[in-house]
Amino acid sequence: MKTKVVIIGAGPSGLLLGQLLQRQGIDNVILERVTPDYVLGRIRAGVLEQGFADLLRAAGAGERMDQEGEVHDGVEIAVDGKRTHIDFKKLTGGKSVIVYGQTELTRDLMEARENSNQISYYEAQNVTPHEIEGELPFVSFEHDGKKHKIQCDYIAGCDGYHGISRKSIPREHITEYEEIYPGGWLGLLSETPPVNPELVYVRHERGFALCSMRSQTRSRYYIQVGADEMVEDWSDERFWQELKRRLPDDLAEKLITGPSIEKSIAPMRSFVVEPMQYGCLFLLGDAAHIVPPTGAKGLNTAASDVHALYSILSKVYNEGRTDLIDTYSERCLRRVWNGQRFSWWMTNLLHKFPGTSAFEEKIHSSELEYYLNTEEGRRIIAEQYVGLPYDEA
Ligand code: RFL
Ligand code: PHB
Repeated sequence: MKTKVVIIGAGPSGLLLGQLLQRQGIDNVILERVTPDYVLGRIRAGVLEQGFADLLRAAGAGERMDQEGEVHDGVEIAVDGKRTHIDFKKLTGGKSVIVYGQTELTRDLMEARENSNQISYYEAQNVTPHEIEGELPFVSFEHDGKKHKIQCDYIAGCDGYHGISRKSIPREHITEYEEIYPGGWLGLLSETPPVNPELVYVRHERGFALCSMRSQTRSRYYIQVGADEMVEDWSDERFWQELKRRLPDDLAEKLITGPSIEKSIAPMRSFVVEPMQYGCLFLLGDAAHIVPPTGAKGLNTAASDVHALYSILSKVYNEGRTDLIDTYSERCLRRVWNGQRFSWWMTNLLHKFPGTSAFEEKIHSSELEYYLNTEEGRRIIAEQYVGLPYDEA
């Protein structure tokens, strides 16, 4: 078999890239290790920047997001019980974000893919890129007990942090930057109305908490837990009690609890690989970088990688601009590091980590006070949260 681009991984990055390329007449094949239901079972991101929403529309998969997604004009940050409103609209000249679950947008992209004439293999085993430095790259894999080989021009590694793509690049050609935080986020999804119309990020003596949502009837809450905590040790009852203790009093009183639909612990890590390209292999999304979820930047940074590769490949195939190929990594990394910095900053200021000295705690409080109590400070948070514009190729 032969195609132009083999995409490894059918998470949001792979599916979005596949649809955008297909709409430019650039054929591609997607190879995914697990089943569609398994992909849809991962409850992850909820906040989309404008740039992401625009890409989803350009991919022909934005209709349901526009109908059911909720436009949010601000968020709240609560520090030791005091709530501050960050007004995106006012502070950024009219920008906002859309609250629409990763599960839903993945479902929309899967449906768009099914309605296109492009091939996808789910449950593809032993996916392996070959000859990535050579003239005739190809990808081998097994499916339904048969061995397959696809020749291609380019390979897009959209297979997340644990995927094969990054591991296929010889170690001496890449540098990895990593920071692991001593704790994780325990998330709970429930069929209950959200406690507040906007998201609330909470800094508290007992640790961080976040009140988020998927709709007016479905809430997503998170609490910071220790690095060695097990989800089995957290009954719904224990989760709700701990959340209430961390929320400002008025919110704790209003909180409506209910049985969990899903509960899981996500680790917190900052990670970047440089460069994000080797030969004909490009790394996108979580395959190239991870952020702790505090700034809601993971999926959004993945989308800006997709935008960069899609615009470069469109020009390669439509205008013969092969000179642009080697600009991919540099274009992505500027935005990637900006997202890293913001996520790291939000994480350190809003969490309570073991080993932080009393002096550092005081500095964090003072820094938060400055950012939350001045319009300049709130504007910086707002601009970063709604996202910077994409660079054009
Ligand atoms: P994914 O979603 O990990 O998809 C990778 C896909 O590749 C497949 N795969 C393979 N396929 C073939 N062969 C192999 N060898 C393979 N190895 C792996 C996997 O099965 C999978 O289907 O990566 P992608 O597409 O780059 O998407 C990245 C996002 O999922 C991630 O950045 C976000 O979820 C991060 N994130 C958030 N981002 C935001 O922008 N806003 C948010 O509000 C937000 N909240 C979050 C988050 C992540 C969280 N967790 C669980 C880490 C909240 C949480 C709790
Ligand atoms: C979510 O709704 O899952 C969510 C929202 C904001 C974040 C992280 C996760 O920063």
